[in-house]
Amino acid sequence: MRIDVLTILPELLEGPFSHSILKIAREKGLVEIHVHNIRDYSTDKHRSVDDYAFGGAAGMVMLIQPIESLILHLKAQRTYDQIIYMTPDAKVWNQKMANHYSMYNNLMILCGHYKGVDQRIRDHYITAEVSVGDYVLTGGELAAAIVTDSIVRLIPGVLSDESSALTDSHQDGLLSPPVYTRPADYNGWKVPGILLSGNEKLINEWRENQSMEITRRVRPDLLDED
Ligand code: 6GU
Repeated sequence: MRIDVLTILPELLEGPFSHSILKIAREKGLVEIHVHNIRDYSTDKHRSVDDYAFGGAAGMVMLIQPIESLILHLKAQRTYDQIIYMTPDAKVWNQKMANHYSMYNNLMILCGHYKGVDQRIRDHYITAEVSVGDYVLTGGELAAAIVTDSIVRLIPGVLSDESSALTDSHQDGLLSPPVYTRPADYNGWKVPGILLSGNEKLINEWRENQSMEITRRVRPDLLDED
């Protein structure tokens, strides 16, 4: 998979893409992530990337020109499965979407800033709009890092068996059961006995029950979904 991220703050993304699972996935050649600075594509002598909003609304709007130049430059080199715009006014990203997107070959992610990008970029180039939750971030970069991480860890070969995505919270629509490691008794804080029983069937039943109970208590909304 190849992911191209379009941003006015490339430095903000170098960190998240250079550690842990994303780093390993890149080193294994399972994903190529390219971060592009929108400002480099400005034809303006001041290299500006934004301007005042028509109609007098507060806040700056990202210009069409540098973003379009960069999008066209990339589209001339390959076909993109999706051109995603990160924005709080969109459908909220979830595990089901991450599973779906992990099967694509070429993704472009545009990070918004200020009051967002000129609507005409959205109308003419964007194929998917994504938010990461009902709160406002300063820019789309941290959101793009979240979406990228959630997709890349699902690419076959990225995770070892040991860290398999199949048992993650949300993968089956439920939250994960509690986990424990040694010691079995920490100054009187005991691990649930069933986990030490060696009875795989009972352990799996216990985990399923815990998952249901925790989901019902913390996120009952997940049980109502399709
Ligand atoms: Cl994708 N961008 C911004 N700026 N804020 C957000 C968001 C995205 N998702 C939730 N809040």
